[in-house]
Amino acid sequence: MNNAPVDTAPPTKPLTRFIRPGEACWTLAAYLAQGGYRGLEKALGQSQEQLLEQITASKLRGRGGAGFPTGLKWSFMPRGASAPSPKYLIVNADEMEPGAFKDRYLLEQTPHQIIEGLLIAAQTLDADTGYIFLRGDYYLAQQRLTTALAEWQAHCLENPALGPLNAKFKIHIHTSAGRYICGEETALINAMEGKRANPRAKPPFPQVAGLWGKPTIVNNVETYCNLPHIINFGVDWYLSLGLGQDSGTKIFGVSGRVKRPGLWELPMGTPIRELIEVHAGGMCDGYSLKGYLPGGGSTDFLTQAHLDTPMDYDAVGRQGSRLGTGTLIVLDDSYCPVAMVLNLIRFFAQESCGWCTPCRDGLPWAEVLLNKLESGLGEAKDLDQLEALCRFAAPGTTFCALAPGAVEPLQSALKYFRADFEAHITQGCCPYNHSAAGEQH
Ligand code: L3W
Repeated sequence: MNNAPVDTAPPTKPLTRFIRPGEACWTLAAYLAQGGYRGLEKALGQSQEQLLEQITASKLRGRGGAGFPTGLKWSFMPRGASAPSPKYLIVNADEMEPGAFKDRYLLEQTPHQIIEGLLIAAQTLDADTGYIFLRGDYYLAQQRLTTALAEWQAHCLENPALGPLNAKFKIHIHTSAGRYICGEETALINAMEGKRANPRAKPPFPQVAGLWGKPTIVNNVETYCNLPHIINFGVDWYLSLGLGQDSGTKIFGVSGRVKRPGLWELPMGTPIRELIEVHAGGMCDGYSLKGYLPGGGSTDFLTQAHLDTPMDYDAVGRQGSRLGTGTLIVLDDSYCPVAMVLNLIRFFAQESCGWCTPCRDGLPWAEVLLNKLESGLGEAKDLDQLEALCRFAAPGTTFCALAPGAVEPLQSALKYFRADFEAHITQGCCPYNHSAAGEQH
């Protein structure tokens, strides 16, 4: 399939090893030259059971935000001759989490890695059709994915070994109409069916009854990108990459007033301090770290006291937050936490599908109260109401994770930065000199 010399050295940064600045690394030629499609080549010689065993043993967890074990999710999809058909695979490329830009990087720079991961999943799960559900604003990603799919088709015609898989499994790109809620897997499925993107009640989970009622697996872009490497370099190698309990690497990101905002592929379990102080270069001169959202805009704030926490699912969870998308947003000491939370709540309120009451009514009401506080018109009872609204939108009260995630920065800001909220009330203005109501910070 590939005439390049076999890449025998297991990499420490498997997902980004294909990305070479200044080179057209998104082309098939570049991908093959770096040892791309070797995972698929190995997968084609193995049974579905062998492949599923390896994905399960690798302890790969979903990289979209929830961290659900991939092998376990796949095990719920019906297998064997009596399984319903067709079976669908979906790549969730509808990245809209505030602070997250990791999937965009992978989509633009290494589209063949996503296609290879999707093909390995198809081989494992005996799937018939793959959809890449792509954020509508990701124009460059769409162009590169479209070209990569055409290149893949041409490559299959020249390689008889790929014929059976190519004949069975077809891949399509579906561009999203542009709502955050379409990143929730059942809302995404409804959108693909041409319906309004309301999340569905679960169970049944999509693995059993998803797109058009058929078995469907939805995984994030980064999750698919891990698959070729697990099959190519082996489970033991993959397990050894993580520094703590979680295996593999993660594309971490840092944004905010740091010297070098960006993305880095690092071992799972890399300490938060290393991310901010080493990779992101520390805070910009004249600013100090007040807090941060470790996993994107829908995760709880952590503070200086948590800097030595490893960025893995359980360790961040034990501190009261979530690894989420692994894209950390920094709050510096010059920026008003109330304004930052207002900005996030405004986004989530706007993006609510309106299906359940805590989200449809709770988030806009939280926005009103935060706006009131930020304008200097807040009262002590507003803080009690905000806390009540957080409880109102707690996990279990809604159809999906949007509202529970939306209130995470709010509930933790009330905990860690309460003095800032109170200062808005006692001073009758924003102590950070941010403006009055309505300004989009
Ligand atoms: C079978 C069960 N399957 C869970 C599967 C489920 C899904 C996956 C995760 O939200 C989070 C959210 C955002 N039997 C199962 C089961 N599954 N229990 O596991 O499901 P879930 O419900 O835990 O999460 P979710 O609804 O997928 C994702 C957070 O990610 N996030 C945001 C990400 C935003 C984007 C975007 O913009 N596109 O990805 C960041 O932290 O808050 O908590 O596949 O089927 N019993």
